[in-house]
Amino acid sequence: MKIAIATKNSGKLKEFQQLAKNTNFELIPIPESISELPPETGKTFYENALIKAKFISNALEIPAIGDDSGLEVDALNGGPGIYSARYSESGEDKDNCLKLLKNMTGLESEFRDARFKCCLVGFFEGKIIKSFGALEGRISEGFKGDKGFGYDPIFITQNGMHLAELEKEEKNAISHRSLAFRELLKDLSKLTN
Ligand code: ITT
Repeated sequence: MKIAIATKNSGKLKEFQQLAKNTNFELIPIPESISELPPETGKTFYENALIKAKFISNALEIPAIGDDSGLEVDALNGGPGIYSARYSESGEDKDNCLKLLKNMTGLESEFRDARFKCCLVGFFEGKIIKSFGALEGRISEGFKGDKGFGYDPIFITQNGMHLAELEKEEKNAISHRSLAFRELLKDLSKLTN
């Protein structure tokens, strides 16, 4: 079964395609002709993931999955949260990381706790299914690693590695996105059987 992944983020797309290997689902990117997703006007990860999934499912007339995700930092009262992609002025991964490091300057490691959150919404012929995943860790004081995307170079997992040091299979074994995806697959399989 073909499912569109309602994202313009190539880092997310690669992770999904890896996650869907050995499943009955073929995850396809959105076509170049769709240059932008609608504005993320929701107040929660769920609302924004639904906006993306519904828009792409309606546009392509096939089922779609939307992913809204981000980083919640305790010292920033849960920010940047749903604003993670728009945290710095440019919205570029490197600038977002630099701004976060700057805003946490001088904080000792016990005050640097953070977690990635991911909400996935599947939109299937008008039916909505949703799932969530989280990955606990803390924000480092500098960049390390060249894999992954987004905030991966400044996020330290509970085994002490920066996420950007992990191979994609290693990240997928623990990530917020993979946890949410595995949950979604269970519901999806029920819907499609
Ligand atoms: P789409 O809306 O097109 O899917 P986006 O990058 O704008 O792409 P979001 O609005 O969900 O997606 O923003 C997610 C932000 O959180 C963005 O800055 C990502 O880099 C970051 N993020 C999410 N998952 C991440 C992960 O696994 N590793 C590192 N950063 C992540």
